[in-house]
Amino acid sequence: MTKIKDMRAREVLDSRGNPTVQVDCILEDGTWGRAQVPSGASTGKKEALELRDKDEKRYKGKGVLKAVEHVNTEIKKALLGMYVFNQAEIDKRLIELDGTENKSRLGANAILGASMACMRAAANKLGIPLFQYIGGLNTTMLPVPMMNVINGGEHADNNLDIQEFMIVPAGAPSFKEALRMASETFHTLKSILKKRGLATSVGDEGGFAPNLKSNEEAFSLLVESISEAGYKPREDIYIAFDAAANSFYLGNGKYRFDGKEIQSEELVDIYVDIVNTFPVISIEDGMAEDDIEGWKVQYKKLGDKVQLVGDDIFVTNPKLIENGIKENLANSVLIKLNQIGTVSETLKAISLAHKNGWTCVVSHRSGETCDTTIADLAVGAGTGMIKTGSLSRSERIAKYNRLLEIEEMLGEVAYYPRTSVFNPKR
Ligand code: 2PG
Ligand code: MG
Repeated sequence: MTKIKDMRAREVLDSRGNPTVQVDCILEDGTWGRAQVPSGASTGKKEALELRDKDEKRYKGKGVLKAVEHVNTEIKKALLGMYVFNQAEIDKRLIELDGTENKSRLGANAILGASMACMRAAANKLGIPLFQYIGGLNTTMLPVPMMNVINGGEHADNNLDIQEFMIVPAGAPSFKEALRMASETFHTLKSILKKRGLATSVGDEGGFAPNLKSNEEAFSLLVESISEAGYKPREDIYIAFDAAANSFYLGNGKYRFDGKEIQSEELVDIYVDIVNTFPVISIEDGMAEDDIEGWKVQYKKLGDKVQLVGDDIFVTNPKLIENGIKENLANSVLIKLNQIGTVSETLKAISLAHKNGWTCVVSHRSGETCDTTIADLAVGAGTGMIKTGSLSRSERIAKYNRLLEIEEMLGEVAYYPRTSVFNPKR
């Protein structure tokens, strides 16, 4: 009684109020699983395609009725009768059915919704938590969270070039304590901003989005908040950032940063200064996806000092990650299910990175739902790191709350890896 009997998709809304795909996978005995697909704003060019209706009369063209229709017809027909525990087979059939390189015929939102819903239904059928279905019996490691408490770039309407300024409570004894320390720091940051007459409204990922004098001021604010909250920077709480450099790349190795036009090398030198001044342990998308020479310079100057994460440049695509490993472009990869479009390919990306001594950060998108799959994925796949937003907005907190639950379920054997996870090679 483990065959897929039915599949139903519908159009629902994400955290930005834009349509997204929700899929239910129903098994022969009535057991079912549900998945909701997230959506990015600062996307890499080689991501799998998110199919939107482009019918300006509905949701300003952002409707997903075509993707929903694909699940309810073609995809459903292809998966009916398949064994739900055969995730690899299910995903293979989805990829073949679509027939394109970037899942543009059926839409990665349709395909991923179906893929994730099958995985959920399978775990529900076994009556085990999703993280254990993904990782097996020996799954005990919680992820260190990277929490985006100041939003800039394309996620906020302020003047900061860097998209995400994150606090990383890697010195905590457990996930539960890490969450408390981060929440206290977030609220301390709010009161500091308030005292200085700066805006405390939040951006897409729940971090504050004030206008500041420079990107550097945001790092100073983080350090101040950590200390004022009663914690030690570089001991209890570290800093990570996602520059999302695509958004301030001018082309030809040039960037506009803090109002000035600079070369890749100069941008790397600014990062070197930031790393020397602040307790930074991880830099994501420091360079634009098209600036491969810039990535090489960054790796040369910082590769043995901090975690260098590739997001837009690798888009969770095993082929692109393989190339990054060969070319020494980074030492870590961001993992987003909807960049590649199936559960199996996502797991392949993670194991490829791990086998080559790279780290992985499982990540949300800026447009999210309350689906908590990525919390279970981070634990199940043993990445030891997750990036899922700030300490506000329920679609972000849902993932943190799920991790609290997982830690409690694991009890004594729960393991919080602290700083050990940041790079096995360094
Ligand atoms: C990123 C993500 C998530 P988006 O760049 O890492 O924080 O943003 O989903 O907009 O691509
Ligand atoms: Mg990113």
